[in-house]
Amino acid sequence: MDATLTNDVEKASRDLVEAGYCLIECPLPAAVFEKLRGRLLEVAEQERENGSAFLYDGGNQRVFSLLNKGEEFEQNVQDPTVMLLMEEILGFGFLLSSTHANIAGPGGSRMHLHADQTFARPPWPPYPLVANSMWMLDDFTEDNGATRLVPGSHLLGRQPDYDRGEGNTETVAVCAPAGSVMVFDGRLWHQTGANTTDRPRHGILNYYCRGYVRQQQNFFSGLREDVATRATPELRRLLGYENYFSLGMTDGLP
Ligand SMILES: O=C(O)CCC(=O)C(=O)O
Repeated sequence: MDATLTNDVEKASRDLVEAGYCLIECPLPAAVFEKLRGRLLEVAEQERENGSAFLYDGGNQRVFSLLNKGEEFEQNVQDPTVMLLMEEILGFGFLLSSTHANIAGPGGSRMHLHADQTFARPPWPPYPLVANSMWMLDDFTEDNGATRLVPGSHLLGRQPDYDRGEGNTETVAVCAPAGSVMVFDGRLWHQTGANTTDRPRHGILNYYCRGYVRQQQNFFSGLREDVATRATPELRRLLGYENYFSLGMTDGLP
């Protein structure tokens, strides 16, 4: 089954369980969305101009560590609708694993098919260890590199087997208007599509993990001090400053 765009969180939650992904109609006020998109485009351009940009796959660009690059991103990782869905599939005390942007540029090629929990050796438990969210900052279309995926593949509970040709499994492009957010299970097979247009496709990937899984980004050594200092209680928890049962304690104390 394919998930469809919705503003009904219960339907989104069902799609996430059954299809491995769900698609939510833009939950952000227009002004907040425009600021978020504007800041990302600004940072991406600065990094291309100052030579620090991470460019790959013939036209694509990643912009890492977004929390250090604008307050807009601090709010975005705490979006209440996404928080609700993440708690449902990752459980109490889930963490932010990383936040970065993937820009599929004109001429950028299709990414290899994969599930995000690459760090976990098989056999996988029958539930996701991580989950991702893709904020679409442009309309995502078949031609401009919309994320492609294999609906239901999360239920296979493993990576595609390239030796058996599963790297070429048929995928569907997840097309939705700018502002939409897709939440997807860490076991779902997916990839960036090829961008055959003359305009970049911007997306922000806010990636979360269970409370006992190591985060992709090391926020304790990499996060700017002012960002950590002004973090809301919710953001501090997402970063890993709170204990999870007996994990994450300081000197034997929460
Ligand atoms: O940019 C996309 O559409 C997906 C990116 C992706 O699959 C990844 O970063 O693992």
